[in-house]
Amino acid sequence: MFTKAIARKPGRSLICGITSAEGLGKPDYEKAVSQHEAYVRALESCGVEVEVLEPSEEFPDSCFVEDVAVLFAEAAVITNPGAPARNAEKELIVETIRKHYQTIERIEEPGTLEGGDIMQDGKTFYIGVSERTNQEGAMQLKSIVEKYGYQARLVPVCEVLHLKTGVTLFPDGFLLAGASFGNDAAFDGSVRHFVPEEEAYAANCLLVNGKAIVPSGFPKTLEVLKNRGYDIIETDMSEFRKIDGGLTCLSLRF
Ligand code: CIR
Repeated sequence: MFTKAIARKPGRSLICGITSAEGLGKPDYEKAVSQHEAYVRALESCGVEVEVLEPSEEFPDSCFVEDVAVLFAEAAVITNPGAPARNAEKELIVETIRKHYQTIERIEEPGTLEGGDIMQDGKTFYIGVSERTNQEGAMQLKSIVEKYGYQARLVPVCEVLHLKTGVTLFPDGFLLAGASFGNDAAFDGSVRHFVPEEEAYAANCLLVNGKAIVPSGFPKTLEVLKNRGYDIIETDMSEFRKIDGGLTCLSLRF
């Protein structure tokens, strides 16, 4: 059960965020701000108190707070983002994390790790090894979570930015996945559903206190999730999608 979340309002510099989706155009700042407000309301409707931090113009991608920390019951981990332009964002979040956590661990050089590559399912952490999270960073996080009684499984990530860009594991064992996670043994035991290519963005859902926040505009995936009986909240993510941002990356939940 999550009771709190941290988000950061996008700054005007958002239009300069890192992207692999240039074809979608630049984000519209005003629209992004209202989408962000709607996102915060969606989290609040799941029973979570959201602290919204001030924008940082210096870091265009800093609204994606999920990438700079990994939070779990016993400790917080400040990450070491693998994107050079984002690396110093980790220092921006420390003061806020200190308000909530006494035990703070860190991913240290030469390890790199971004929170978008980390998916927790009960006592298991899935750790994506991607262009942003290297093997060393993944092994450091594995050692940290093992100290607190969790297990960790490493998952190779290719074709997508982060692990959670391409997969969502529901608590009932249902795995919503993009095609590149087809046969990964890390997820053996789950019931897999592959999103169609044109709906690949919908593989990233945000699960909060029994509800599933999903991006609007992906009718096939929505139908599948509705048929499974999930309690769904749709929200428009069009402006964040233009800079590779998904639902999970806009907040830290704890
Ligand atoms: C980046 O490339 O780092 C940002 N433009 C998007 C980050 C998305 N974060 C996430 O999926 N956890």
